[in-house]
Amino acid sequence: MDYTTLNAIIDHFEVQGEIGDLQTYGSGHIHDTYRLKNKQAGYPDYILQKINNSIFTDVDNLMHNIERVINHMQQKEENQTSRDTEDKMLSLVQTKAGKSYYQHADGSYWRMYLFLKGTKGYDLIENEKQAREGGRAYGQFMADLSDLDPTKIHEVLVDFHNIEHRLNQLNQAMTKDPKKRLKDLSPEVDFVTARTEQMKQIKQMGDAGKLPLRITHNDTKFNNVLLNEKDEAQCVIDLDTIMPGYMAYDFGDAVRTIINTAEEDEKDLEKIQLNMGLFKAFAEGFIEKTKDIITENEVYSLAQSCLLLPYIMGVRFLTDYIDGDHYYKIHSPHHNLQRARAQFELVKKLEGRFDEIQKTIQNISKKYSCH
Ligand code: ADP
Ligand code: GN1
Ligand code: MG
Repeated sequence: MDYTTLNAIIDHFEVQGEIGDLQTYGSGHIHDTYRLKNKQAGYPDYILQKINNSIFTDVDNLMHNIERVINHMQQKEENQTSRDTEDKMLSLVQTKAGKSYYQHADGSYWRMYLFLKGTKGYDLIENEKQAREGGRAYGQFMADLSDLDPTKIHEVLVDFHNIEHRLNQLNQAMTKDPKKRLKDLSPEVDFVTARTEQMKQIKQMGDAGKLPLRITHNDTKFNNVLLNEKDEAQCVIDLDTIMPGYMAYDFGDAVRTIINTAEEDEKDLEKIQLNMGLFKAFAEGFIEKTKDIITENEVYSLAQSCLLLPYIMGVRFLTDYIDGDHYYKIHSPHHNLQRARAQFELVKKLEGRFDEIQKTIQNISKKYSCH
């Protein structure tokens, strides 16, 4: 996108001061994100995002959800004066027309947030303090959303973490095989097939009414928690996928990125190892903050979710690879396959230490006297 167009778009928002530097920012797979630096001292920097509307087709509903969640969180904070609230939540910048997003003449959709000063998101976690803080942030986020009326939230991406739906999508892609890639993918397809029944467990518990349907974040990668300079969690971001879901989804997706010593798309599978110390610290933080709402079945589901979420992501990356790479941004021709292989390797490693994962969760939930 050229600077003249970007500046014309920025001009539609209620920006204070004057924007100087403008750079692409972050490592998200879905939207185009820009950091806007203010030329004028004392005025805020901003985050500008081009919303991927081939994935989020109903931008109005999407932005409605985000506004609802931000309002809900702000009300909570106003009622809890003991909490240090400054910069703890995303703030949308309104357009000059008084809306939370802007549609450009070319059909693209844009939104703007205040840039949260002094914060950083990490693709790779660095220490146990960060892990504990991440757990506390995602746990608190879930607890805060537990009294938000679920009927007020649109299911913007239907069946997002429904494994049966994701396996159906994989089967459809395999049937079409538009790029003729399937012939080289027997190991990956066999890996998926060998685990389909086991991976349906959380969904089946939910369908049987054994897990409460909550409002969940659904994209709890570690880089969606911003930390301050002291490695304290400051804000949970990336609110696009907030929808009804199970607690396990948010736990498992975060663990996927925290326990893994390597990047999500690591090519060298030897580098994919488990850091149990980071896992334990994350689980401690998460359970500490959800101890008053978590049920016995949910405690059980947390360990299962550590296998399910990397498996789902592997299935989705593999599906996109077979489909011809339409969904995720890729940075090399076989990037989605590399991502899928890395996620499946992680599942294998997690299977090898599943008992330890389960015991750790049980011990922590006992310590916090969970149900
Ligand atoms: P995506 O859905 O593409 O991952 P995100 O909303 O997570 O998009 O934003 C991408 C990156 O931009 C984040 O990982 C984070 O580093 C940065 N970011 C997003 N919003 C803010 C904000 N309000 N303040 C500071 N950094 C932000
Ligand atoms: C996408 O936008 P980003 O990078 O935070 C994806 C998540 C996946 C993630 C894998 C809307 O998240 O579901 O877990 O990539 N978001 C959507 O890294 O599909
Ligand atoms: Mg993100």
